Amino acid sequence: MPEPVLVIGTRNYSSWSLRPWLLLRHLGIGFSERLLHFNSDEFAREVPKLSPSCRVPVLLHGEIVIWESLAICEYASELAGGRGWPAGDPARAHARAIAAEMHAGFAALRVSCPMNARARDRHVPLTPALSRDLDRIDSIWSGCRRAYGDYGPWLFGAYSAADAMYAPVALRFLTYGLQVSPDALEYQQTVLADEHLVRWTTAAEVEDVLIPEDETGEQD
Ligand SMILES: N[C@@H](CCC(=O)N[C@@H](CS)C(=O)NCC(=O)O)C(=O)O
Repeated sequence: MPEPVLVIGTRNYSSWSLRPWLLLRHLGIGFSERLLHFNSDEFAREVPKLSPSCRVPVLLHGEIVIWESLAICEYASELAGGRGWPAGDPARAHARAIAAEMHAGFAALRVSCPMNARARDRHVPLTPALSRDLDRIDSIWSGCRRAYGDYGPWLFGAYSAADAMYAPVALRFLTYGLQVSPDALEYQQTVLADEHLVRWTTAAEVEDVLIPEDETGEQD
């Protein structure tokens, strides 16, 4: 089987692409990436040929085509002998639940604070719906840190798909100056210092693609 190819969108904005990219990197799985910039002719031409949902990310591995970020994380974990999830049954169930919660939820955060990896000092109104999303994420992060903090710096000690799913949230908190509790802040700082995430954001900084609809928030 050849190496998998992960098709991704513009790094600065593509939170869904970032998630499986991070997990593949953390698991040490060799893959190549194909970057298709949003709003480009190439994206419009190529994505329908590659991805049944016409969205990115999509992972191509021989005959296998996997779209949906969470499904790609599951596949990556299988390629790595299950290392993408915590080893113990309760922790693995917990990790899957919060990863699915991220995949399916937090609409207010996603809509009002789109990922914009290189932007800083943006401010958006703290609506009740956004506030509820922030409280829930804070409680997920700080609850995991209290339960698993003795085993390592990530949500379940060792890095897992749950960390990959929440990584774009740490970037959003930075971009929009969203405040979290001390335990959650410590976790956010761990995510932001991750060498793989830094590699992604460094590449995002030099992209010259601007998506006006994702450039939200008043700037200081
Ligand atoms: N539920 C999908 C969401 C994928 C998604 O919305 N991708 C966005 C980029 S982050 C996309 O391809 N947008 C381009 C389009 O909709 O034309 C997943 O988890 O992979």
